[in-house]
Amino acid sequence: MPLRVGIIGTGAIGRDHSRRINNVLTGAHVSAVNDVNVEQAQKAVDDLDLKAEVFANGHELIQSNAVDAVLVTSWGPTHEEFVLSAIAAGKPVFCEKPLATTAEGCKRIVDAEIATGKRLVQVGFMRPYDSGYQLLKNALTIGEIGDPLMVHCAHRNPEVPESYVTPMAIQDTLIHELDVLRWLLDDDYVSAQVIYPRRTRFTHSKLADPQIVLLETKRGIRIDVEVFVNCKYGYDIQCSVVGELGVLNLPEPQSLLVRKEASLATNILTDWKQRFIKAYDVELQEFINGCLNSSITGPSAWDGYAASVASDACVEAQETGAIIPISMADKPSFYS
Ligand code: NAD
Ligand code: NAI
Ligand code: ISE
Repeated sequence: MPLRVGIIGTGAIGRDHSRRINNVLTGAHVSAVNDVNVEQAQKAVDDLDLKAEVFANGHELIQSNAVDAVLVTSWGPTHEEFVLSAIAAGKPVFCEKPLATTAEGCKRIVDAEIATGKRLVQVGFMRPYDSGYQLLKNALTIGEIGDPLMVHCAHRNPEVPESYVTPMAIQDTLIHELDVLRWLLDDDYVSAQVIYPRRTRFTHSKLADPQIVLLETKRGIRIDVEVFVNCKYGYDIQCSVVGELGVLNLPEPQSLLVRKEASLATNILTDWKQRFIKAYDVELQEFINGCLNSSITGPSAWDGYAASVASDACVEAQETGAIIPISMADKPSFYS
């Protein structure tokens, strides 16, 4: 019998994940939806032709007998309460990033999951499922460029809404690098600093844009990430690892190279949904398979917690201008 999935939050990614569960992936269908904006939830059902019940409240959806597993795709500040509610109900839950908006919130989820004795949570960090990042990881693992020494990254969005303010550059955007670079380097962070270049004229008074985040890892690897969310020209993700013997660059998304009218041109994507479309498919199929086999894998609540510890330090670094130390407890054996 297919897995019956309940989705809390029918915004941009809630709708996109509903589409992929019903039309792209196998083994599951969307049986229930909820959104704080009930009309929007009903519209998602109509637009996507979902055979799903609309619930007035996320907790009622979690309790429903028509729901085997939960997807939390509502705004970040609501994630913790819904993930804790799903754990209390003993149901597997896929939660979009961030797992919770603070490290304390993530730790409450870690503690609740460990108390059940089995993994129930997968966090929506999709970059480790991207084939380009996997090429980087494989090359590092076989020692292609010796030991990594430095990493240069950029996370650029064409634009963001007015509601997007300075800390969101960390909590909403950099959080992807905080997760994927831990995974890529098999290392943890020890300090963070944030530097503010000259502001673009396309930002507003509550958003410092661009920003440069400097991180150091336990092994002494130095990382710089440019976060630039009003870059205008496209959605552009860059990652370059400098090692003892050479440099590895994240491959560009495949695109036609056109020679025409004295120019050589290739397109740059503008939408995050397209840039990581295959990675989203693979991560969610893994979650569905994990639910069906009673064995959840993928980015764990501990990974969500580790990214949030670093994220909290980066926000403090934004506010103080200081180099902020980062420290975490040792990983519980439950997550090994
Ligand atoms: P969105 O604003 O388009 O959609 C969020 C939806 O959640 C809205 O419809 C809102 O009404 C609903 N919502 C808010 N509070 C709710 C509550 N308490 N109960 C039920 N519904 C509630 O946002 P989005 O772009 O879809 O992002 C949603 C989440 O997904 C965020 O956490 C975001 O960080 C994450 N996200 C991740 C990626 C990725 O690349 N992994 C991409 C986009 C979004
Ligand atoms: P969105 O704003 O389009 O959708 C959020 C939805 O949540 C809205 O429809 C809102 O009404 C709903 N919502 C808010 N509070 C709710 C509540 N209490 N109960 C039910 N619904 C509630 O946002 P978007 O872009 O879809 O992002 C949602 C989440 O997905 C965020 O956490 C975001 O960080 C994450 N995200 C992840 C991405 C990724 O690449 N993994 C990409 C984009 C978003
Ligand atoms: C969005 O929420 C995402 O998660 C995207 O992957 C990211 O690139 C973007 O900056 C966020 O706003």
